[in-house]
Amino acid sequence: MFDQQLANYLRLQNRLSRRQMLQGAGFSGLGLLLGGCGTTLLSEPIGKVFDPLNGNLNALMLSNKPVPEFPVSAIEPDEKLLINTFDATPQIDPSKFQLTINGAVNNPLKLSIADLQTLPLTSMVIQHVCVEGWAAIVQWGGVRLSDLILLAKPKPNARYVYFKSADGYYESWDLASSLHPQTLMAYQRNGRPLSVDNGAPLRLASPIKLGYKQSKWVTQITLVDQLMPAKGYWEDLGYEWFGGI
Ligand SMILES: Nc1nc2c(c(=O)[nH]1)N[C@H]1C(S)=C(S)[C@@H](COP(=O)(O)O)O[C@H]1N2
Ligand SMILES: [Mo]
Repeated sequence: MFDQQLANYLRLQNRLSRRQMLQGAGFSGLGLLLGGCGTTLLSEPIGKVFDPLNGNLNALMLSNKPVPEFPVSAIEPDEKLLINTFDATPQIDPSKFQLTINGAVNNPLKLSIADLQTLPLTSMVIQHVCVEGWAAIVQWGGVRLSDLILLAKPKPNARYVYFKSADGYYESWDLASSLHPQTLMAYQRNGRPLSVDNGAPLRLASPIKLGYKQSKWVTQITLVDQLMPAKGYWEDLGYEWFGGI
């Protein structure tokens, strides 16, 4: 279940890593925080969140370079982000919605929208690129996927992340891209709550992947040690799996 103490800790951790980023120390993982910091305030929640983290996960996070963002003035009108859905828009009751995080984790989670909104909100202005030949500069607001993954305490064998959507869409990502600081589970677009057609209540948004990797209406995030034969809705029809920009 969701743990308020962990939410508070993540808020603190995000503040610290932002400060370190400003100081030019790059995106901070556990190492910087643990080094020389043994206060009772921090040590307990750090232990709770990060015990299962091995060097591999920490290295993946440190290898992630933030992508330059656009200024707010560059945000394009809502209509520039075309609705692109392979089938129908699913019906989701936001009051009953729960995001499940499971698989190769020590702390499986079920989070309501209210739970998600207690976690730190990150905003970014990036370009969404669809392989069908359109793009749009969009502001997204949401929770870092890395925060959710760390809350779930990944097991050392976790390598990939599957995303299940309410319309039957499915996707898989490598763990490093999932831990990128600008990979968000977004619930806001262009300063307002996400519209249902654009993936409300919760969708992936990231400047490092093509549009088809960015699942809308995500209901389940599953960590796995290897890819399954089904890799993604469009990938299984021939699109490239990594889908990097
Ligand atoms: N669940 C789900 N997510 C999806 C899709 C989809 O059909 N179903 N289409 C993808 C594609 S191809 C693109 S370009 C983007 C489009 O997002 P938008 O409809 O919010 O513009 O969503 C992606 N995520
Ligand atoms: Mo797309």
